[in-house]
This record gives sequence, structure tokens and C-alpha cells, in this order.
Amino acid sequence: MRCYWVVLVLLVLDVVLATSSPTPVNNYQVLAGHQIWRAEGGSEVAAVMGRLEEEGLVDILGHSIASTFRVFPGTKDSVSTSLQREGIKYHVVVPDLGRHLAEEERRVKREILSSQGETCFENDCPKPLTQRYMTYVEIAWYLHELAAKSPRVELKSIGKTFENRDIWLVHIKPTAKEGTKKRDAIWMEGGIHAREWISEAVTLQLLDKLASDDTTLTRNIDIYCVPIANPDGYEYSRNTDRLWRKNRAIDPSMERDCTGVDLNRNWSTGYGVGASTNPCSEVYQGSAPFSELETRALKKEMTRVSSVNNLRLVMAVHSFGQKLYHPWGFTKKEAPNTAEMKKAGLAFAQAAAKGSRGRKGAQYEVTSSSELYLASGATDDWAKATLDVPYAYTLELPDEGLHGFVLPSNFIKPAAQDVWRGMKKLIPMVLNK
Ligand code: 0X9
Ligand code: ZN
Repeated sequence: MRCYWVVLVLLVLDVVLATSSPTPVNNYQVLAGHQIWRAEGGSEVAAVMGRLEEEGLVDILGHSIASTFRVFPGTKDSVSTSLQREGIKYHVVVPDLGRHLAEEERRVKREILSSQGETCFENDCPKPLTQRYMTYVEIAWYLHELAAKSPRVELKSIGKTFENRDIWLVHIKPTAKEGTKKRDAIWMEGGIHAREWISEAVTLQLLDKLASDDTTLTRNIDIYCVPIANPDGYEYSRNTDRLWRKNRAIDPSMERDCTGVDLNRNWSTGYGVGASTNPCSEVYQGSAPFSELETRALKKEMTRVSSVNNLRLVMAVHSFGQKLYHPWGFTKKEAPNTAEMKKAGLAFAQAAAKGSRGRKGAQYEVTSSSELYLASGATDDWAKATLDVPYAYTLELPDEGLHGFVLPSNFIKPAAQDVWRGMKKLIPMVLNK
């Protein structure tokens, strides 16, 4: 996540595989000439960086005692001039991101080829993979197989993307159908930001666990999950531009030739705050609230679910930074039910940190989104404001910034184990007593 952590940038990459197909080929040429810079300083520097990002001049990768950000080939001079004018010192961390990522990919490929393989083929994709990040098609194969083999699981497409991919919704039904009352439900969203691959990977691991759970945890609740909310962006990040964040929609009425909307700035709540009206910015809010196919599909289905169920929890899974954020993100004001959200969030964090089999778990900090920076148009705030969901969160998965968005796939397993332990504590706490 774009966060207050030490971000020593990135970069170990594994688009590459152990055994199974298909092999994504990321065209790192697209990132040739892009650079990663770091500017020393606290919130004053973060504020300047925020302005530069809104102008589309930089892509912020993280804030801590320094800000780390990507500078585009055509914006180096303007960014350098602006920073000098503001008296902000900076240095270049990665001089050519394209070449750097390609070198890292080659190195990781050699490592992965020597590791044990998992399989995922059409009609035979029994488990979500942990040794490498799955493609969109593989994710769809796995979801279909899960629905085919489990009577509890229903799979449906809730809409199509700009590039005509299905947005898949998984519904895990309760094992015991008790009473006639509206049942409690939880909603999980993965992958709304294209470059946060660990989000899909961990969400799929959770789905797999929840679908086969035979404990009281899931006995009487409905679980809804969209594990890959931005399929076009994800594929674009895999195949073309590893650091792509937005969707891939093209607005024909646009004068400037820039693609994509930040789907986590496109919901209506607080629309515009901490977002950009510049289509070239990474945090472009879109032409209007819900201008995008993906946010419209999510909104429609979440609204439907909240009318047939008691929607108790919305968990939007992102990366990176190891934080569990609760609303609001668009204002410093306190959201309803904050004390309870904090309490349940701390129980999640405590369980996650316990670790397993001698391994220490990840430490998650529980805090309000507005502690980070004001940002509007996000899923969690909308769910809280519009659907009155008592527990809404954004979960920023590992790491704390060393690899950032380009997290090696050996993080999938431990991250999923930690989050699963956390969820087992959190879910009972959010349900109606
Ligand atoms: O900025 C975001 O959309 C999220 N961070 S990320 O690095 N994954 O992009 C944080 C969203 C927090 N929630 C709200 N601002 N409501
Ligand atoms: Zn995100």
C-alpha cells in the first residue's frame, strides 16, 4: 500500500512458473526509462508528492520517513524542478525500472524452476496456487472447479469488464439453514488494484478454506467473494506494465490519451477527496461516481446482498503495508461503530501475529484509513456509508515495503495462513449475537 512504512523498493519478481501453463510474459520494455526515486522528509514531503501525483507526474509507491515514488520518462525534468523549488532532497533508487525488473525476473525464474510444482490446468485446477501468481484464466478455472465439486458453492458472473472479462462472484452458502430470519453475511473483495497480486492470491486461499470449512464458523452465514475485481488491470499488470493500478477502460470523450480509472476512487462516498481529475494520474477518479463497469457491478451485487442478508462485514483486500484500516478514509471524522471495528480488528491482528509452526506471523497495525492520507471513493467507505455495514475494512497485506507491490510468491503461503487465523477470530466477532 501507499503507506507510512519504510519502502526500500521492490523488487523481486515472479511472473514465472513452476510447472504449469500459461506463462505470462511481462513486457518490461514498457517500464524502460521509468525510475524509482526517494525523497527525504515527512508529511510536508508527502503533501508535495500527493500534488505531483494528482498532476500525473509521479506514482507514489510508499511514504514513511521518506517518500518513494516512480517517475515517468517524460516527467523527470518537471519533478526534479518541483522538488528543487520546494527544497526537497531526493535520490534515484532504481535508474531503469524496465531493466531492473527483467533482471529480477530472470533470477527468480531460475529459483522457481528448481522448486516443487503445483498444477493448474483447464478442468483440473483443484487448488489455488501458492508457488506463483495465477493468471485470470487460471483463477476462473479454479473457481469453476470449486463450484462444480462443492454443493455449497455457487459461481456467477456479475458483469463484464471493458475488455469483456467476467467479474466472478463466489457465494458460499451456510451448511445449516436455520430459521426464517435474514442471515448474516460477509463480503470479501480482492484485486481491485491491478498491481497488488498478493490480494487475489490470499483471497483465493481464504475462499478455499471457507468453502471446505465444516466448523461453526461458517455454519449459518452467507459468504460472498469477488476475488478478482479488476481482471483487465490484473492481466495488464501481468503482461505489460507490472505497476499498473487502474482498470483498462478507455473513455472516448477524453481529450487526453490516458487509459484507466482507479476503481478505489470511483465509489460515490466523499467522491473527489484525495483523488485526481487527471485521467493520466494513477489515482484518477473517473468521469463520475460509478462511471466504471467494475464498480457498478460490485455496487449492484453488494446492494442486492444487503437487501437479502444482514451484511455485517466488508473486507477489501489490498497490498501493501500490513495494516487493517477502518473507515473513514475521506474525512478525519469518526465513523459509526469505530470502537467495535477497532476491537474486532485488534483480535484479527493478534491472531495473525501468532504465526504457525515456529514461524512468527505478520504484525498488522489497526488504524483509521484517514491516518494514512485522505482518499475517497473506496469500497469500505461506501459500504459503511450507504449499506450501513457495521464492520468495513481495507486490509493491506504484506509486506511492509521491502518488495512493496512486487512481492515474491513465497509470501503467498505465510500471508494466507496469517490472514486465515485472523479471519477465524474476526468473523464470529462481527456477527449478530
Ligand atoms: O489508497 C487506497 O486505495 C488504499 N491503499 S492502496 O495502496 N492499496 O492503494 C487504501 C484505501 C483505504 N480506504 C479508504 N481510503 N477509504
Ligand atoms: Zn490497493
